[in-house]
Amino acid sequence: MTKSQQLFERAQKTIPGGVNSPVRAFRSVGGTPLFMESAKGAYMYDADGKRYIDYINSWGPMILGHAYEPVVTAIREKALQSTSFGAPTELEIEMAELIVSMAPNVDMVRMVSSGTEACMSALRLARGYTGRNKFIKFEGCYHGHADAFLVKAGSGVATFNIQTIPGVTAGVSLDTLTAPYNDLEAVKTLVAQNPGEIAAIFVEPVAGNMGCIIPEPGFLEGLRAICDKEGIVLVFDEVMTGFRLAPGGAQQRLGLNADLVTYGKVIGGGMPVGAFGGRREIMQHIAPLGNVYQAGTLSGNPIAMIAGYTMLKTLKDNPGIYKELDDKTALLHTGLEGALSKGDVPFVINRLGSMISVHFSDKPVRNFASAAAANNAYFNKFFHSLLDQGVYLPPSAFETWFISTAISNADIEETTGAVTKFLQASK
Ligand code: KE4
Repeated sequence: MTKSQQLFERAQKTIPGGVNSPVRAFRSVGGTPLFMESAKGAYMYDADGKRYIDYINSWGPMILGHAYEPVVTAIREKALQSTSFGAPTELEIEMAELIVSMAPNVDMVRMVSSGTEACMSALRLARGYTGRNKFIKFEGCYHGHADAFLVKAGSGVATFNIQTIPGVTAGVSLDTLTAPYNDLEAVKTLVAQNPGEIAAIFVEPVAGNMGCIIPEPGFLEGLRAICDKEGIVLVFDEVMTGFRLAPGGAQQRLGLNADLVTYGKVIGGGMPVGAFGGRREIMQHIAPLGNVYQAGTLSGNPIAMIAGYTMLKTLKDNPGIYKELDDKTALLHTGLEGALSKGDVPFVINRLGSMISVHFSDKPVRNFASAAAANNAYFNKFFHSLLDQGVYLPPSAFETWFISTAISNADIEETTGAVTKFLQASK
């Protein structure tokens, strides 16, 4: 019995499913989840001492690799001055000023402790600002686990094919309207059917929770035009894309402004941080300035702030990091394409910047339905073969892979070599 197997057995006695977040449980790919003991750079080391090239990177935050020295040092030093005050600090102003300097169209920002909290708060703000109740989200997009968003959601909800979530009331779901990603006509129909009732359109500008799904030309631009015409708040959920696709995230990379933006993951450098921000005229409705209540004991926590600030400052001061990320992901793309094309199972690779995913499908994967229709049982075999060879992919076909600057060309070659071995063994 491996140490991970022993730990998983023990964990299930006191933690539901043995994990603190469902996607970690390997439920969809099968097998025992690996318990990790340490990580450095591009590698994670499990409880049995085995090394893995990491393509999850904590689901995005480890963009500069694990245990990035400046972040670790900053946390260590800050912790000596207490780990939390519950009072305002200068560091929070510096963090807010840094985010505002990097993110287009963001005048003000409120820190929270997770992407879920950021999205939940942004939705309440959009409703409070417009006085409207309904909002549109896209099938397969995941905006955290607040009730309103758990309708046709992506990530773990898609992975486990959960259609209706017990505890999410019909009343809550009534105000959540859904459309297929990349389907502007479906959005126009929803808007026409609900005139003057829609507060917001929430979208992952590059979707990452059904694998990586790229917005087709005109899709996001169309949403922008609809929101301008109808007085609807356009919310870019940049929990994944923020500070990853560019210093200014998807807004900068795609050249399109949202009205509100939510952040998580990279913004905290591995510590629990989320944020939402946007134009002053909207953000000033947030308490205590306005009446849209939102709060958090550990919001702006000094340890989380110093980790996030150190991470974001590094990214802002070294924009070459983004070309490095893109180039490494392009190299991986080419390697995967070359290896997989020698097999006889059709596949597509979706990639934008350092977000990439492989789908075993003979059709383009452009929305949730096409991601779900792919040969995901084959993906599970692919996943386990690479895991056995020391390559750790996200344990679900409904997740994007994340690249860090720490990965080397040799690691990428090792990865594509593992794919070739998988295909040879599958013959
Ligand atoms: P958190 O509450 O997990 O910090 O963020 C929720 C969230 C919001 N928006 C987007 C676009 C997201 O991708 C996420 C969280 N992403 C998943 C991975 N697909 C987190 C992993 C997990 O659930 O354990």
